Amino acid sequence: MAETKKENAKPTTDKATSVIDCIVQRLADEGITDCFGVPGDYAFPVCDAVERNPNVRWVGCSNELNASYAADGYARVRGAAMLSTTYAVGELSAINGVMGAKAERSLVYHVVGMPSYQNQRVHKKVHHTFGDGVFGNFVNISAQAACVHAVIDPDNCMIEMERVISEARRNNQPAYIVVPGDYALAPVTPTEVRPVTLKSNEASLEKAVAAIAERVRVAKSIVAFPAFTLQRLRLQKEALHAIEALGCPFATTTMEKCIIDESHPQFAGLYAGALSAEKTRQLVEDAELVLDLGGISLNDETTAGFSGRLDSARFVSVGLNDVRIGEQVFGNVRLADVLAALAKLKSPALPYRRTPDQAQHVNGKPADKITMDSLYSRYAAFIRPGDNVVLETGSASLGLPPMTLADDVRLHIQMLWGSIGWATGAAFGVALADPKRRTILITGEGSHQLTANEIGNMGRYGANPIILVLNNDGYMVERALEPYPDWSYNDLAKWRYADLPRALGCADWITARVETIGELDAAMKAARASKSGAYIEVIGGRMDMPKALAFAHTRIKELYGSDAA
Ligand SMILES: Cc1ncc(C[n+]2csc(CCOP(=O)(O)OP(=O)(O)O)c2C)c(N)n1
Ligand SMILES: [Mg+2]
Repeated sequence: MAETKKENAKPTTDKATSVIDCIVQRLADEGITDCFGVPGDYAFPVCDAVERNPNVRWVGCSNELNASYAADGYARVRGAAMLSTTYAVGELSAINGVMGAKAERSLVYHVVGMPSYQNQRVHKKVHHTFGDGVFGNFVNISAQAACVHAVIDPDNCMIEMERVISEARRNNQPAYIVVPGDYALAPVTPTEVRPVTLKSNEASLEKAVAAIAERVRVAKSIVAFPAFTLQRLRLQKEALHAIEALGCPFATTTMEKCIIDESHPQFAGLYAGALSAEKTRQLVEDAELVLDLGGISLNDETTAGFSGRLDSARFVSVGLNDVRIGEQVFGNVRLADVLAALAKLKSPALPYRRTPDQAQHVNGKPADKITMDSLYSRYAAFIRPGDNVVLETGSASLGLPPMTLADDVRLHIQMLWGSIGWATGAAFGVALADPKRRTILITGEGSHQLTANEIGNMGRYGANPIILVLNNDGYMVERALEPYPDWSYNDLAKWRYADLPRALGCADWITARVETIGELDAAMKAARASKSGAYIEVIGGRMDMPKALAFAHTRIKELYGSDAA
């Protein structure tokens, strides 16, 4: 639990009498202690209820998109988050972030205050509408970003909250809860409901496990893929026990980097199609049985433009709520239960033991300009056990992952949805969710420009991240992904990045703008020692790209489906 001013308060759902107090407290009962958002008149009942609630703290963000990213980051660490926005103008601004949470299975409860039932009933022309007296236009849109939604009234409130929460937890995806202002303040109709416990169907579970056990028994070689969902559901340990029982090698894609310590003797390396180390590629692509634990995402990004050779017929896929083996599907079984059963299996094969990698070198001399080669090896050496690393889409998401990182590092990346600016917002949420660990944000400057104003709130709420911004004079990843790198649309306004923290109210932060390796090393040392936040602007070459990006440049057709990207 993070320390908030309300940390020691007790759950009070039973005592909550108004609809909105009941909603907020029910979410607090899920372990949520912070609500990210931007207020607005239709959302006042929600904001007031958060302020009143002894268990939940209001965390104001600079805009709703940032708030949605922060909530996503928080949910990845805590298991669930709360986001509050106002009708139409607020919720629509948050939609990209909530959609991203849906794509990446992060559980964000998006609570929106809407015009009163009274005004809806008589079709009043009110602000934040088209002036047409229609109030359902945006509910439908926001609902698309969630796996479940409810329009709350006093009578349905308690039942709908249990339905919404259980469905959101079943899918680990956002839920959208919208409540008209007058209903929010009305007394809730007391209803006998109990929280739903998600359980497996015993018979289905037994059959699924027997089918997996049989495949394990006959397979000459097995590789496991622990999926990113394990981190979202905090089932890493359970997956590790299953993998250790099976004794098989496991590989990760970038979406799962560090989900299990990379020093583990069964770790076979990072799988990224043709970009994988040869040994990793063989272990994965030649395995007779590929055990997908949680539903990995083999998309264009994780497979380096579909450059791998993976045969889906060899897959056994354990999803959040089902197991799939070829055409056979075993429904209504929970991932946690399957993992627990797998941990009791024994593989006939000898446990896999990898040959340890050679130590990584940190390249470059103090007076040298910073290159991508020297930068990422330095970042890898800088990242310590206990760090939360938030990695942005861009050249950085290709540069850092090939590096081996220390044990007990948690890496957060939005690889499938890939909305730039996410990492800066998410880092705020991660930092508040997990104040005992140091949060390190690694971003390009182009991405950072989308959401950099959130730094002000990091300072305001006492977060102390270390922010590493690569300034390479534009959208380098885009320059690399097209034949002509110099189109003006990949250029950026030339911000003075290192001045941002001060301008945004973080007067006590350490800041630096570094051009040489010596300057970078000194700045990173000071950042690590600092109790407050730190912000380092790293000057890189305009076309100096990590190796994986240079490779991507050769696969434009596979990535985009045509020669002209
Ligand atoms: C919201 C959003 N808009 C646009 C894009 C397209 N896009 C992907 S990466 C990128 C550029 C990233 O540049 P920067 O952050 O400077 O990183 P660099 O590659 O230069 O290190 C852009 C514009 C996107 N992914 N998401
Ligand atoms: Mg850039």
